Amino acid sequence: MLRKIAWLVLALLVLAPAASAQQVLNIYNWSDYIDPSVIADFEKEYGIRVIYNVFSNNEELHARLRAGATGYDVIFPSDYMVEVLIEEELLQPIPHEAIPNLAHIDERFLDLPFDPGNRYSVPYLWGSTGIGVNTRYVKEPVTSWAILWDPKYRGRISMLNDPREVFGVALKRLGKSINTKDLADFEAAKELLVQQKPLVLTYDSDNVEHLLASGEVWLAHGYSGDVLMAADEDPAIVYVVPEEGGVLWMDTMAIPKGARNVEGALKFINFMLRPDISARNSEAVRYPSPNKAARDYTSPEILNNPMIYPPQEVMDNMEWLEDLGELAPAVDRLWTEVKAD
Ligand code: SPD
Repeated sequence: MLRKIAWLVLALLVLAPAASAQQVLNIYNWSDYIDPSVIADFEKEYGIRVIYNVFSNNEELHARLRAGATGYDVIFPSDYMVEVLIEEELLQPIPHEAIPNLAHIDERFLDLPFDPGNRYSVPYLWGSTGIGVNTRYVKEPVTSWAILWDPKYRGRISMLNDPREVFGVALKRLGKSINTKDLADFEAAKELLVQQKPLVLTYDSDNVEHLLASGEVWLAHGYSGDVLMAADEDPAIVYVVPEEGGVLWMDTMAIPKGARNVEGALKFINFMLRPDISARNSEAVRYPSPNKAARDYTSPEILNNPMIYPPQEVMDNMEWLEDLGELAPAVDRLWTEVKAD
C-alpha cells in the first residue's frame, strides 16, 4: 500500500509541471486587436489560460524575437515582417492538418508572396491605413496626405509609431512607391518628416482610438479599425484614404521558434479561424476578416461599410508593404533620426 502511495506521489510530482505548462498560452499581438470575449471563450473551451502581451509595431516584434525572446506561442506579424522572420528562421512551420479551419480563408488571401503556401503564417485580419478626421474641428474636405503638414493643425496631429507606415505617407507625398529600394527616396522622405515633426503631438500606434475620441487629436494617421472604433464613440470622426493612396496590410498568426505550447498555439489558431469566432472578432475590432465563411455570421452593416471593406477602386490605389531587404537597417536609422531630431 505504502509503495503504491509513493508511486502515486512520484507520478504527480513528475506530471504536475508538464500539466500546468500545457495550460498556459502566451500571445503577443497588436494592441486593441482582439475581442476579449473570444479569448474568454477559448480559455473556457480548451482549459488553457491565455497570457496576452502587446507590441506597437512590426519592428518591435522583430527586435524582441531577434533578441532571443522565447516564451511566445502565437505572434501576429504583418505581411512584410512574415517574410523577414522566415528569412531569419525565427518561425516554425505550421502543420496544416492541425488547422482544418484554414479551409474557410478566402483564396485571395492565401499563398501570398510573403509566405508561399502559407507554410509559416495564416491570415488573421487585414485592413488599410489612412487618416482619422474629427470633422467637428476639421471643416475642410480631407483628400490628401498633405493635410498632415498643415501648420494650422499644429499639436492636433498624431502619427503612427510605425516606421514603414510613416515613411509610406511621406513617400506617397513625394509620389514614390512605399516599397522603393532607393535610399535617396527614403532620405527625402525623412526630410519631409523632420519638417512635419513640430506639428505632431505624438507618434503612437496604441492609442489612436482614444486620441481621436477624446478630441485631443483632430487628424490621426491610423489603421482603419482603430479609427472606426473611435467613430463608434464620436460620429463626427470619419476615416479617409487620401487620393494619393495608402497602405493595405494583412496581419497573420504565426508560431515562433522556441514556443513552449505548440499544441495550444495550433488549437488557438484553428479556433480563431472558426467562421463564427472570426466574424465576432472582426465586428468587435472593426477590421475586415479574410475568412469567407465568416461572412455568413457578419452583419450587413459591417460587410457593406466601405470604410471597413474598401471598394475595389480604393484598393487598386493602395500598396502592400514589402520587405526592404538590405535597405532595412538604413531605414531603421532614418526613423531613429526622425524621432530624435
Ligand atoms: N490596433 C492595432 C491594429 C493593428 C493593425 N496592423 C497594422 C499593420 C501595419 N502595417
